Amino acid sequence: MTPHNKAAAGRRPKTAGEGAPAKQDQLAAFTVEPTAHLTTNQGVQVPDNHHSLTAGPRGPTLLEDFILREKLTHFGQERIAERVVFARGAGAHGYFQAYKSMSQFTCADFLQDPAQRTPVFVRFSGMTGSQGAADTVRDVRGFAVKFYTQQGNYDLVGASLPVFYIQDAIKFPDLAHALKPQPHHGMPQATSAHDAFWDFTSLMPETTHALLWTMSDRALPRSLRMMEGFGVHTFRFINSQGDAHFVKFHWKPKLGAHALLWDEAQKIAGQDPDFHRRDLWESIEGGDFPEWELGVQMVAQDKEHSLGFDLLDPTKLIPEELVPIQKIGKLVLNRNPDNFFAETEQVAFHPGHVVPGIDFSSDPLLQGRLMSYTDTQLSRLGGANFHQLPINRSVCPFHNLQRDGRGQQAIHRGAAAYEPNTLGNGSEFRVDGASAGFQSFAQELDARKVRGRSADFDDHFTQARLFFNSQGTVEKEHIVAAFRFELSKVELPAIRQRVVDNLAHVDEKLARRVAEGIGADAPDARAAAGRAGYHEHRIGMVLDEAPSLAMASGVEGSARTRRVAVLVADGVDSASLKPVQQAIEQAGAHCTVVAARLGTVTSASKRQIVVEATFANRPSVLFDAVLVPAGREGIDALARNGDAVHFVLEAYKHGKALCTIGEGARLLATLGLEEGNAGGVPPSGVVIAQVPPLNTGDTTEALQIAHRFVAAIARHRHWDRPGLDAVPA
Ligand code: HDD
Repeated sequence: MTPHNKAAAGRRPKTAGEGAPAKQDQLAAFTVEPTAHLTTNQGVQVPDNHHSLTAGPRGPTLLEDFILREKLTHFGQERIAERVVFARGAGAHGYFQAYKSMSQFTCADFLQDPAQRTPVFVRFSGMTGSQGAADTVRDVRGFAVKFYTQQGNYDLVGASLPVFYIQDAIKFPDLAHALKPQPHHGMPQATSAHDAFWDFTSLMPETTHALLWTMSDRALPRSLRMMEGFGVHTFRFINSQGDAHFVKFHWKPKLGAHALLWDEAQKIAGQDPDFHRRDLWESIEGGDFPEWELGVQMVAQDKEHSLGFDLLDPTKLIPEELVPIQKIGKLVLNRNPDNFFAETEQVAFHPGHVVPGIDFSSDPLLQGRLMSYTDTQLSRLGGANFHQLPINRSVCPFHNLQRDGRGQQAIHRGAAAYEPNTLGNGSEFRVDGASAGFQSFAQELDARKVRGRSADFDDHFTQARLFFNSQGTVEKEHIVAAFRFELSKVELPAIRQRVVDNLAHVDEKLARRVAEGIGADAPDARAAAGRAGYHEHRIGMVLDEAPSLAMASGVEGSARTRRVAVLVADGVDSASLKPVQQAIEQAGAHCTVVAARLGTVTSASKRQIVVEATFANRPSVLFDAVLVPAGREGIDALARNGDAVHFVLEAYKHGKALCTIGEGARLLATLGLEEGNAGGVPPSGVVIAQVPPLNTGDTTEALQIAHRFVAAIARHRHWDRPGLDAVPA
């Protein structure tokens, strides 16, 4: 059974919710479910939910119908403003568990005890699109984690890229306005491929590094479960003695980091705009709990200036080659929300929600964020008590002297809502300079006020070049193609030219190739250098390349949770298919039987095979791999069906693993491949197998086929296939 079926059956994995009991109990107290009857909000039983109160059966509706009025009024107020950025999101519950005590570096409660599980709620999101946008657009994704720690809530509000577009929060509204649909006609939705975005970014060279990441495969994750996350800014760890280390946070997916192809991403946006959220939901429902490891890069306070760039600059990253990442714990998502609005929509993240042991750095982008998030929650969630919404409540008690406000849920008792006081409990209550509680790092500050940035922030190209140099050949090709696509949508030639000229400071060849693809003039580095906003202050990286920045060099792949389409028609050979299919499932991948129509097909041995999807309703872009069984009659039928042939060719073109058994290879005839592979060694990731001798009961050969196929699936994509451009798909 695929996770999809399981979800449909409404089944929950046995361990769901494990590790997050405290949060679950808290939410349960607020659960309101209709049982035998309905009531109004005042608790009055509704006699009839199908008819308004009217003057006679054919007369006008009466104004006194308070049941109707209440229902329609509430309905009209159901929507709240979507987030101004990162509007489209998907969330899940889970837990975080440290691998070892980090007390040497931080006193944060959730990083002390490896036996302790801290409940979390995670919201993934896309920065650009509205709530109804497609999931697979090219975009930076939000990766926001709320840890419900015993010392209060800690929010790590990060993203799928380790660097940001701008260095100072004062530019954030400009960035968002340039990125979002243009104000005069409200187009285009959920894409940066338009004049305003490239106009702004080409005038702001500090965006270059993040742009390179956005044009790379990183901006097209295959799954949220296969996406890295980053805290972006430099933060501080503080231990119980008050000693600090700078720290950068990383989330490393256990399934490795993998991307979609641009062609796939665009097609999926139409085929299943909910591709990522569905994948997350179904994986959790099916018990394939997504996992990430939390990694940290720590830099001692006195080594702040030793890296060759400014740690406070959010357009820079620390290459793992300079400061290795220590894995300090794991994040497991094991429970889907019960209610999208109450949890995923109402969750309020804030980079300023920190706990003892974690502190800010003076990164000017981070400092500005500290102001902005409260403000947005106040307007989005309707008042100062948004922390009392179930999803936002801390699991440790909170009590202070803040009072009243819209939507107040607490009934505060007593006469004293001020401090110090003696009226509260008869003796003096005073909170004044205690050494317990949140302590800020005692950073020394003695400075003149200035509207400006350190010259250290002025090198906008060296790390962009490092990133580009570190990509593999195919990844570089994808970056060139992405720039060409985006800029081809830009109507003003002057804007395209500015981008090309800026790129000349990253890599001359990259700039030239982009220019060729969009009919721009040859890149002119001097023109870029002459423009306002360009600063020449090379910091000089000690590295020319950092292999860790290439996605393809990531974690060893796994076939676990991958989706395999099994193409069938009447007359396929189910006997040879079955053991291969079983072995694939055992490797943790999920098979779905796909045919021309739903219902069943009859195999060569007259067995009924249930069809779960059709070529039209779940095309190849929604799968990671394709398996074509043997069976002359069945394969004849599939070979005559253009949709089936296209399915296979498209998967091939997208670099996906393919396996054919016996006559199944005929679906690859267009590629010049043959049954038994008479043509020689098949292309990478293609397994062309003979029918295994099953009448002996020996499944060794079938297992070998499955083993080769599973290994091909685990490699995610096979780019080293000859003549891909010529494949008609
Ligand atoms: Fe932000 C939401 C991540 C810079 C202002 N941001 C938001 C979310 C994420 C990020 C993941 C969605 C949280 C959720 O799921 O509810 N933001 C980032 C990152 C940044 C960043 C990684 C740079 C390193 N943001 C940033 C700046 C500002 C904002 C500089 C303003 C000065 N961000 C907001 C916001 C949002 C937001 C307008 C919209 C909705 C919300 O806060 O709750 O306040």
